[in-house]
Amino acid sequence: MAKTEPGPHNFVFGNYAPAPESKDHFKIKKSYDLFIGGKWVKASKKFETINPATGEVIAKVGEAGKKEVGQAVKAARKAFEGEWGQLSGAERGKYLFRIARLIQERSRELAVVESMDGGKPIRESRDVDIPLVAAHFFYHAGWADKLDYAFPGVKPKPLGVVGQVIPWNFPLLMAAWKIAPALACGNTVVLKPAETTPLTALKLAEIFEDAGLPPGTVNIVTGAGETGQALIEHPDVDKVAFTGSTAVGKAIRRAIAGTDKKFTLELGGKAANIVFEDAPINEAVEGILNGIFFNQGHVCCAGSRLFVQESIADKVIKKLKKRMETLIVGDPLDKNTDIGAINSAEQLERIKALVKAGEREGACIWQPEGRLPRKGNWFKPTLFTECAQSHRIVQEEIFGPVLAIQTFRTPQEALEKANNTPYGLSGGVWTDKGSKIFKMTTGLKAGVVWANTFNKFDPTSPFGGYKESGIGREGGVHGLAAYLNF
Ligand code: TAP
Repeated sequence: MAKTEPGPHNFVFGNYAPAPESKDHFKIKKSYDLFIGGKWVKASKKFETINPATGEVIAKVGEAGKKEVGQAVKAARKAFEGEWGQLSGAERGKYLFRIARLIQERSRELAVVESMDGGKPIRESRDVDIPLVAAHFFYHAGWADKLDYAFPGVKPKPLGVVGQVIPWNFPLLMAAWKIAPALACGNTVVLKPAETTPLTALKLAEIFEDAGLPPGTVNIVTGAGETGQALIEHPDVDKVAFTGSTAVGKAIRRAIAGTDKKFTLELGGKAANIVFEDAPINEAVEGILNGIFFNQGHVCCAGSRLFVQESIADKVIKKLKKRMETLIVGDPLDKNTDIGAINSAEQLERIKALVKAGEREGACIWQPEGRLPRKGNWFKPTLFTECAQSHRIVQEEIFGPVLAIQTFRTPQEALEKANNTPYGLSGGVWTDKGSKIFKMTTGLKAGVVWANTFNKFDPTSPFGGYKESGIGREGGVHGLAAYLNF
């Protein structure tokens, strides 16, 4: 096993000259308030948001208590019964188009703030997150005046006030996934971003102001878990839309049981990425890397379990290790970086504990040589071989850059092993044979399955899970249905 010693450099893996994205083309305020009823409302308490790559405080952010959450829900109700609720679909669509264009105009700023606040590499926030954020608003802008065509003969109606709670792994993208369909369908929103990544949601609030969105249509209340709880339990919230861990998803379901609130829950995952002996190996290796190391593995649909056909296992593992040795771990704002910072010290501890459990239970760990940066939260890209189905690293969501590898001989064995988990969010299949793709995609109990690719997202495509990965779909026409009464 490679040593993980603190080193003096920010760039530890690879010998590239730094190519940092600049931070001087925008402003982050020292302190942010809550966005309620179209105004910035002072919160009685504040908390700090920290750059996970440096440990430095970026800004102070309002912590909404029950009182402020109540104000936000009241503002959303007023907008629903007032200006926003009176608009035609075509007028709502114009606002969404305007927001999408403003996101594009400010995309560089949003990408940098996302990487500073969350730790993800700038290449990902610039090329994946922010373009998808704009795409979600564009896509739903197009639906706003066509809901009668999407659901012919049933006269779709908005639900009312929607309470939305999102996680820290794709902060602005999750906000877009939630807000864009809700508004397209005529609802109003109160959104609670994650405690460790509130900044881009607050930047989005500035964009709503610039777009002239009627006051109260979207309200942003920052805070921790208690703020989320106050929101989902508020009696005047008609629907709860939650993305986060399965444990909190279950708690939310218990909290709203017995009420007539509608809900969608997008929860955790433990995806199987299955590679057959007839697959294009080099492409599959790239797909495996992208599947697990994209966004430091902080991805609900990460391909965290690799199943390789026995005949090619040695070859694939050798190529994987060689490729992992070239990954650059370091400054999220550097355009060379492949793997950024772990989002929080708490998440780093969770990853370390599960990795220790993997070693204790008998799996064989491998990490590339090299030292991690001295300051901030970091974890090396890691793989485990000799894994058993019962190991915690195979069963539990690690939500970090850690891959558990197992082998199989027949498609049936691959399916049985892949489906042997409480989760069912996503999966991947690598093969040259279309017939095998169909067999595996129909046999995998997962909401999304990619064939000969991984981690591809599109607003037109519904996303969501089976079993403990959640209830409901987001994106596409299915996602619209979750924000409508018929
Ligand atoms: P959680 O700890 O579940 O937090 C998610 C959100 O819920 C945060 O905003 C959190 O606030 C808030 N929250 C915590 N306790 C709450 C409560 N009792 N009532 C209401 N809200 C509460 O998840 P996380 O660690 O941020 O995110 C990682 C998890 O999200 C992973 O399991 C991942 O798989 C899942 N995820 C799923 C998807 C989809 S689409 N299925 C997508 C992305 C992520 P604080 O941040 O302040 O604690």
